[in-house]
Amino acid sequence: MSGRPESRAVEGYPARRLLVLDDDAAVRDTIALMAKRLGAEVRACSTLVEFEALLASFGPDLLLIDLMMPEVDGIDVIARLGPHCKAAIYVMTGADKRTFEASRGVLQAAKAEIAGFLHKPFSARELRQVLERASIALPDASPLLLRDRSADLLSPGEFEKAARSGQIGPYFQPIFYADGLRLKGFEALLRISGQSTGYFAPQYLEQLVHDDDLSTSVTDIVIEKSLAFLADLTTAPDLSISINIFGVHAVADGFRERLAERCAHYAIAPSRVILELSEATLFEFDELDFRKVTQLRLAGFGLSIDDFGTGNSSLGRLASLPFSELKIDKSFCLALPGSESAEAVIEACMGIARKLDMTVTAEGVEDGAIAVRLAAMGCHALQGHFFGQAMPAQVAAQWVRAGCPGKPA
Ligand code: G
Ligand code: MN
Repeated sequence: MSGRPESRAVEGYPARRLLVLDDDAAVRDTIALMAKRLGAEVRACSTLVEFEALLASFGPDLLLIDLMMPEVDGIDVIARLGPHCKAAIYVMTGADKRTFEASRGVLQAAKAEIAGFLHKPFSARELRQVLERASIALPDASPLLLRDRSADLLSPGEFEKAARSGQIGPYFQPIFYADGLRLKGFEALLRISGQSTGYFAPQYLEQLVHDDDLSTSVTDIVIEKSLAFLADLTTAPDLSISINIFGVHAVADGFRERLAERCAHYAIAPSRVILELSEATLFEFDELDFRKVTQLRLAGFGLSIDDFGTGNSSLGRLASLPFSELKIDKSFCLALPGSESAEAVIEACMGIARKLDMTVTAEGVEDGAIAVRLAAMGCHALQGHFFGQAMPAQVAAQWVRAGCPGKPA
């Protein structure tokens, strides 16, 4: 796709360039007609060959792609576009609701940024809305246009340098009890200091996973700074700190002893420290690792199973380990409005947690209605942008001392 001319030059309303891929001629014609009326330039096609040719020659800034076509698979087409596709992608489909949701999930997992979905049959009004929103959107400010996050990304070398020079450390995101009134604690989240985006790219985590030395020292820094942060909050002696730990570190020789020693140093009860292990790590654990994890719990630390619902662990494994908390992955909470399958997963999580005597924290709570819904479903604690972003230690500490101003009423 690299030969494609830069097509970002959308000069004011409504000079849009729309490319439609659909096997249904009637749909193509209708869309083309409406889009032309709205002043957009349109090309429509029904095959992958035509589509890729037009992508290069026409340079669209808006794509409307059908997911279900007899000869081309819409998901493959979108996956082939890759993360650098600068056109806003709209997906159309007539699939049933669950297939539609699954397709949406697959596209998200493939990191395809989809600007919107149109469920067929859609009304002329819905289509007009998409075209109008896209048409009036300004090229730079528009959330409909794809942001190329790789632009902010540090190279592996830069990342390593930042990590080695102590520029990588924890920020603290508040976690509230489900009543939304009382602060329960914080989760320590890795951030690169000086980067205002607050974005810690998955590529960085990958790099840490593959560099044992680097990840060990980053983990040590996070633990030390997290405990110091908690110890500093003398007016709030019950707050907890949740720390993400790679499975390999949690079960490494001496980890438990060192952590217990650091807690004693700061006079922090181990029960205030919650170690978050991602569900995926359970998959890799053997007998000895199970023993180490159990010993962490026996030493009094909280054990949380993170990103629950996304890993490969079996329920049997979950049940045989003494986790004290289950953290529902944010993807389910984000999808909660309108997604019956997300709701079903969350309810199943609640059921398992209740039986296994675990508390449940939901993450990715972005608005009040979802918070209320999750609380009604029985979640114990809530975390997400609705309650607060991750903050540097100083800022978080001041915020606690000031009585958490701005927290939801
Ligand atoms: O892997 P883990 O689930 O611990 O990661 C938590 C991540 O979720 C962090 O990177 C954090 O920035 C992000 N996060 C926290 N709250 C929200 C939220 O409300 N919405 C979204 N989309 N992400 C969030
Ligand atoms: Mn986590």
